[in-house]
Amino acid sequence: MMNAPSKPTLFSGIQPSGLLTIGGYIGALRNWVRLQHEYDCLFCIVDLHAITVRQDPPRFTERCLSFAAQYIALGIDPEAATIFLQSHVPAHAELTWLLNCHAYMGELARMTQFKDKTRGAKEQAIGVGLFDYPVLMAADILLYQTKLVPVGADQKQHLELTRDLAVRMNHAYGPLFTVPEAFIPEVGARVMSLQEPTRKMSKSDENANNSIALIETPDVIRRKIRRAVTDATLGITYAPDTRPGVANLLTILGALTDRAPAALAASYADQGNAALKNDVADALIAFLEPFQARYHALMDDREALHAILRRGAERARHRAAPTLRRVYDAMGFWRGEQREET
Ligand code: ATP
Ligand code: LTN
Repeated sequence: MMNAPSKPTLFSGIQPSGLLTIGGYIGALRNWVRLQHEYDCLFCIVDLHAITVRQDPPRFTERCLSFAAQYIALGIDPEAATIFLQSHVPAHAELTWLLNCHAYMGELARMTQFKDKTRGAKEQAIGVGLFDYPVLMAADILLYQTKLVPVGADQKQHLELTRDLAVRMNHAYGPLFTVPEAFIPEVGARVMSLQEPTRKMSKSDENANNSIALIETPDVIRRKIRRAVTDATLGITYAPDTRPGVANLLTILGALTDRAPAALAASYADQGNAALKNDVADALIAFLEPFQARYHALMDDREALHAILRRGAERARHRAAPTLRRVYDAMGFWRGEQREET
């Protein structure tokens, strides 16, 4: 079954930097859980991406394990899906090099995430890894003949670059890669910062009041939501352009209770921000408390967690090998001794 999956392949990943937030859950992880049985899924902790900014080594190690435990505690079934660390599959780095030699400076320099993350920095101080980040992401996806990539709206441009690279390589060398599609949710594709609701909620934001971490305590959740920036207009309406703070709270509540934000707004017709905030905090706590109990239990059983990641890495290495070999062959790399084996 592993060699010839009957379901189309789904791949997604999150870099282990900062704390996983409710934004990442609503924009991406929630859909991983929803789609995991319809697709043949690989869920990666993209640790090689995380070192595009400096990491503290011991905390980085711990965070990689913590992210794996959070994937599982959110409902990813390690029996059905392959959960693994990117660095355990060297083919990701190898394919990145092969793709690098077909990617252009111009297309990478246009990436808005690169521009955002380097705004104001001197060129001498901008890491090459940050620039090359989208090529590593393309390698992640293309290695597995991925059909679907569930991500938040901020990753759309990286997906387009991945598709361009796949088409370019297929054109140059014959069919090598499946051309993947992004899966971006209709509601919650861009959960906004609580204090600056015109910016995306981000897990490595320096201001902790901007986001709700999945491992946040109930008291902190209440405090952060109570302090979330809204506006002075009376009543509740869903108007992302003019009332981004209120719209964001409606989006979060809508995602957690499976209701459309505009319909939710109507149900608050006679009420104000305080009532809405109270319900958002209640919904977050109701969702996160049982999640956190599962998470802590998983973190307390390290052997089991390690075994899941070892097995995931083995499966992923096995799955990645044929595509990498095919690319080397198509480009004319001499295989040496191995040629006679196949
Ligand atoms: P960082 O701040 O470390 O760059 P991030 O918070 O932007 O990270 P990522 O690791 O880049 O998070 O994203 C993980 C996944 O979650 C991606 O698919 C991304 O699109 C999605 N995601 C992240 N933040 C949000 C958000 N605020 N709203 C919706 N989706 C999000
Ligand atoms: N760049 C993504 C993380 C990421 C990813 C991937 C997502 C790395 N490789 C492959 C989907 C598929 C981000 O969220 N910042």
